[in-house]
Amino acid sequence: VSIGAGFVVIAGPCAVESREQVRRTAAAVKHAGAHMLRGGAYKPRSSPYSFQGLGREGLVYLREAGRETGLPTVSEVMEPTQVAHMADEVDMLQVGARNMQNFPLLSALGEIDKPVLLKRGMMASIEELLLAAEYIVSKGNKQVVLCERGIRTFETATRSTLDLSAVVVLKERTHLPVIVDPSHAAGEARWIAPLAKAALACGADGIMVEVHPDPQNALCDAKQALTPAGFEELMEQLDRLAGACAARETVTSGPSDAGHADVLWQPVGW
Ligand SMILES: [Mn+2]
Repeated sequence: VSIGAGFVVIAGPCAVESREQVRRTAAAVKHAGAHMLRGGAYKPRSSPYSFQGLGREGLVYLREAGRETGLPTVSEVMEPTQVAHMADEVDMLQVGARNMQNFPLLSALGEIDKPVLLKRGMMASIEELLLAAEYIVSKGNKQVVLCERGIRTFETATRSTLDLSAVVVLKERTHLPVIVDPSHAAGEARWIAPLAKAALACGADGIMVEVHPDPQNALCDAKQALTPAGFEELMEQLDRLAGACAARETVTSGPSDAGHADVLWQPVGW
């Protein structure tokens, strides 16, 4: 899977809960056309009393499900001591929003030969996100993917405010691929599809979404998990939109014929 060439869809449960749960999810998202499998084994939860993830056991289940379906995997790394064994278990290591400025972690990730998915901190500016990426890149690991996942604003209707303008700005300021996580931004399953489509339309290189075979009983982020059927519907919608975007690009940037006229806007006197 090459991120930055085409629209990549990463899907899977918020947390790996059992071997069966991640296997079922992997099969479902693969069937619907996902390109990569996500699943958390180390979970940075706001409350110490919430499910903290299965740890190494979860990484094993994730790897098995990935190998079984042929989907490369991504999982969150929380601290420098986990980097070495996670680099053996998963295909891409994720830095979560809460760890975007964990500089020892970023430096450690700069020394491995595995792609890193760097999520924007919920209180981080675009400049700070780019500097965090620089910690990884400057140590020698050039494989960094940036992820906009919503920022904290005065608005409380959504879990976070998805900053799609960050995609546009980042695409201009860096060569690094930029993906969008509408699940954590929206916090509600029914709002994910429109935001995912907006991400595709504004030029993002992909999305990462949470899918659970039984969202109501998910141990983590239950409200925002898509069902396998909901994910399949999203993939169909994205396909149709990708066709429309491509058609529009052909119209606006196609080669001009001899004799065509440029339509110029002319100011009209008031
Ligand atoms: Mn989650």
